[in-house]
Amino acid sequence: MTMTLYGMGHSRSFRCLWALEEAKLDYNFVNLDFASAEDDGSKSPTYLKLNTQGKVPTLVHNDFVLIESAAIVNYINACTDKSFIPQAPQDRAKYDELAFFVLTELEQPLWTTGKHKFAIPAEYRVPEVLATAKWEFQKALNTLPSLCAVTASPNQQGGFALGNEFSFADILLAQTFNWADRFKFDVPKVYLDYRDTMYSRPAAKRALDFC
Ligand SMILES: N[C@@H](CCC(=O)N[C@@H](CS)C(=O)NCC(=O)O)C(=O)O
Repeated sequence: MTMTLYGMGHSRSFRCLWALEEAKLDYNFVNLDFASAEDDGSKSPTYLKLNTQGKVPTLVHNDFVLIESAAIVNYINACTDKSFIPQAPQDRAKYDELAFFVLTELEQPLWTTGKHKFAIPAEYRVPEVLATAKWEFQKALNTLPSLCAVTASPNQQGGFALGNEFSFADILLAQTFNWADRFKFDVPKVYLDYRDTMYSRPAAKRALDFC
């Protein structure tokens, strides 16, 4: 049966939409209304049965339900003939290293900012943490050159996250730079140019049509 992806706009669900488009799989996309308890909302009783936190994304494939964006991206890869994730053990380990770094170090200060600006109840927001988040993002940026191959010449040697070939690490990395840019973090031009190059891929453009 066709997969169904639940998501919204430029959120982390975009990673999964983009991966589905790269993989050319059949899918339905359900665009939820953020934080709404109505039928089409991310806090509706029906959606909460799939994703108890009422977060996006969620992927449903027959009776199989997945709720973490990077796990969904990996599952999409497992459902295609062409792999967008390196298979050789050390290459795969390098993919995982970068993916986990993006999720736990680069993305973390962005989500901290989102939570303390709008996503968590006002009484739990701590404005002082916003400056710390900017500092942490810069610290993660300083580490990135040792983990990824993005250089000033996208599409040439080292132009993709893992070197010469597009992989799903490019989705995780480019979407996170886009998020940082939208949140007005200082993102070096080399990474904004890389984001622009990745976002101009036909599959990314098709995914952007849902945002
Ligand atoms: N670790 C999860 C995080 C999911 C997440 O926090 N999604 C955000 C949108 S990008 C959300 O739905 N937030 C709504 C909320 O926190 O209530 C993933 O990568 O899928």
